[in-house]
Amino acid sequence: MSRLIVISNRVKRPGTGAEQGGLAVALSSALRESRGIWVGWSGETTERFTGQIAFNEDSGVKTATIDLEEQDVDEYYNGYANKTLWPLFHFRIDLAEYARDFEGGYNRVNERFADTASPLIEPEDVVWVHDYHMIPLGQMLRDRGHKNRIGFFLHIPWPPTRLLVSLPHHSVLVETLFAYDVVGFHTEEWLESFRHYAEREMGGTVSGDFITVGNRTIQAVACPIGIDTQEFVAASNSEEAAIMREQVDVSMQGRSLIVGVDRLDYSKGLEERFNGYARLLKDNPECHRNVVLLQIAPPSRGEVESYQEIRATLDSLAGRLNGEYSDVDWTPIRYVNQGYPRDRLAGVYRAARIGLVTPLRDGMNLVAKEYVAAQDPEDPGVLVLSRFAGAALQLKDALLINPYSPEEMADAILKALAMPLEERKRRWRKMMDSVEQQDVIWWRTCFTGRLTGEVLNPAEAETA
Ligand code: GDG
Repeated sequence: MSRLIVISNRVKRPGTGAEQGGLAVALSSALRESRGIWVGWSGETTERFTGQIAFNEDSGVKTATIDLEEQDVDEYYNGYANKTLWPLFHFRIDLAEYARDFEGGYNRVNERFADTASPLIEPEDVVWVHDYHMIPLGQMLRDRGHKNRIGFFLHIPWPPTRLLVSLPHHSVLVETLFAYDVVGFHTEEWLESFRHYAEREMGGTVSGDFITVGNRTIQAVACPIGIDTQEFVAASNSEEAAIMREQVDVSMQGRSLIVGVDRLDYSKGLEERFNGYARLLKDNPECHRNVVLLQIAPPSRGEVESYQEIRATLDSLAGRLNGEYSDVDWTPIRYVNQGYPRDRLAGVYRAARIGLVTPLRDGMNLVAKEYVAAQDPEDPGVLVLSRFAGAALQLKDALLINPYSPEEMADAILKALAMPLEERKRRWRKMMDSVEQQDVIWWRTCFTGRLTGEVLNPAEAETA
């Protein structure tokens, strides 16, 4: 088995940290198994960039990280990645900022990552680059003479061509993807949009999984990411989870718990979720006192203005809703801006009658899968899921909703609250089958199998 070199923006120890992104959670097991190196940003900022590489080994995962300087963080991370690409790729063209400095900083930092990774890469290594922060990195490694198999995986949606062309120099950015051997997306929908761009904007030709533009042919595939299901089931049966569940149950006094867990991000549809819940309370007085929405939303990207705005909006919505409906012994929303260790989070999922996952756009959404994995098979809760999450294509037995419609959301919550045990069990079993079969190892095999030529198509990876 070839050694795997993973390169991603943040290199962070998976485990109990509060601010865990889906990427960190998913990659940890993949890296441990392949005995690879994880290269990226330490998360630290220094006054002047030194280029010094820090090597570490943490829970069996070797890491090589660099610090970035303030200007890098402003232009590359907060700038091009999170003020330009993230909103645009999540269909929020209204929030996307196009500044030349951002683009310059993005390329400069990618060159820095290429300089960092380049001396670590040996000829037989397989290199796997992750996400929108690092699109041009493969090209930069080619420029440094690396002939390895290099793959790229995008964890967020690929936008429709009509939106993407609003990005200045979009073709320069997308062309760099053709330096990779394999480019992966979570769903057929995102893959389809990518193919459309290649054909319409680049004059490319598509043949099966292969796309040719000029003299470069790449393989473009859909491999939906999964969770470490076994570990998550174990977490939900842990002592810590039981303590948390007990704590929540006692505080609920027999009421039904609805839970949401999301990074505080406008793409997650939190405002729409609060509005849907408000609609439920407005139209169904019999629900008053009988339900509680617990929304866990650890803040993220707080230096970006649009994130400050969504936070202020949610503060005010939660306050208004509680002001309007609370009673001396009932508060309809518990809105929590802190994160919890993984085991405790699993206990919260288990305690909840409903998992409410309502992103407006989401590459995949791991919370939906975690909620399913954490349920008690004998008395499972119901997942209410946005049809705009990549996960909706696999979790078809969730109650799928349009998150822009408060009525649909309210109706789905009512339906979930009234759902008979047999139906809950039936739906849960089907979702759990998917979460078990297409877990994080399956995902890794699906992608790296293509990269190393060991697996010819994702259907074969399924039985691997
Ligand atoms: C990106 C894409 C794609 C959240 N709060 C706590 C906590 N979390 C963990 C969840 C979950 C992860 O963070 C969030 O993952 P998501 O998939 O929901 O969303 P993004 O962070 O936006 O991830 C997404 C993903 O990449 C992977 O490809 O699915 O579409 O946007 O694992 O559990 N974890 C802990 N405490 C918290 O309070 N321990």
